[in-house]
Amino acid sequence: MTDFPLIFSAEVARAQQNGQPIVALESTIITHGMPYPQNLEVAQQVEDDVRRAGATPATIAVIDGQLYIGLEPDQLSALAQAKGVAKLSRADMAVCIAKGQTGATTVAATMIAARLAGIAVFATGGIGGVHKGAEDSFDISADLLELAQTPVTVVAAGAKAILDVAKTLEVLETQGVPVIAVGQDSFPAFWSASSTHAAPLRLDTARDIAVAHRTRAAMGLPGGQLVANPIPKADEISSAELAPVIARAQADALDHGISGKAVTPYLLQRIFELTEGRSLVANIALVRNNARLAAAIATELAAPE
Ligand code: PSU
Ligand code: MN
Repeated sequence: MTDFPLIFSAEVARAQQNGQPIVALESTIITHGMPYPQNLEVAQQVEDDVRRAGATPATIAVIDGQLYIGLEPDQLSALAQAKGVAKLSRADMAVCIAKGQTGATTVAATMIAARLAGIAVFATGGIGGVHKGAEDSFDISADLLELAQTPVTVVAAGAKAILDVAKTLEVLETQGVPVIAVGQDSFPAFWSASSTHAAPLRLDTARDIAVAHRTRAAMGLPGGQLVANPIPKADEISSAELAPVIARAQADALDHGISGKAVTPYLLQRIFELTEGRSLVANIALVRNNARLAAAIATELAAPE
C-alpha cells in the first residue's frame, strides 16, 4: 500500500478491513473490448462470479481524475455507456489522473492500481502481446513489461491469435515472466483451449499457483505471473474457423491505417462483426472462467500460510 489516494468501493473497503480475498478486474475490456449492453452484463456477471467463488471483485477505473478500486453499480453502468473514454496503460494513467479525466485501465494499468491497493490477483480475458508484423510496426503491448515489474498474478486465457504468440512467449521469457498453463501442457489460445505452443510452465491447482506467487515475493523477485487458463471445452471456437477471420481483420486494420493503441480494439471489434457475435460468446465464457480461478487463488493467498 502507498499514500497515493485511492477510492475504494464499499464492498472492497469491507473486504480489506476483514482480510478477505479480493480480485482486481480491468475496465478496458468493458469500454474498448465489447459493445454495450453486453459489456455491462458481462462486467456484472464476472463480478458475481468472483463473489460466488468467495472473493470480492474490484473493478478498476479512473473516473474524473480519481483512481477507483472497485466501482459502485451506478458507476459501472455509467462507464459501460460512456463515449470517448481513454484507454489507459502505464504511459498515460498519471496524465489522465492529473487532468481530472476518465479512463479505463488495460492489463498494465490495472496491475499498477492493484499493486497500489495491495491486491495480488487479477482476472481478465486476454493480455496484450507482440502483434503480428511487429518487426515493422514495433507494436508490443506494455502489458508484457508490466508483468515483468509489478507483482500481481494475472489470470488470462492465453494470448489471442491476433498476436504473434511465439514472439509474445519469447518476450515474456526474456523479461523473466513465469507463464503457467493450468492443468495442461499446451499454451491456451484464447478462443481455443490449446495451441501448437507448449506452455513454459504448468501448475494444476489454485493452491500451487498461490504458493508460486508467495515464493516469488519471498525471493524478492519483482514482477508477476501470467496464469494461462484454458477456455472450457464446451465454449471453444476452433482456430481453423478463426484463422481466416483474423487474417481479414488484420488486412482491414492495415488498409485503414490503424496504429498504436487503436489496433487491439479495432481487431476485437472487427472479429466480433465477422463472426456475427460468436467470438463474444466465447470471450464471455473464458472471462468468467478466469474470474472463478482468480477468486480461488486469492482465497489461497488470503488464508494463513
Ligand atoms: N486482448 C483481449 N481483450 C482485451 C484486450 C486485449 O483479448 O480487451 C485489452 C486489454 O485491456 C489489454 C489491452 O490490456 O487490450 C492491450 O492493449 P494494447 O495491445 O494496446 O497494449
Ligand atoms: Mn500496441
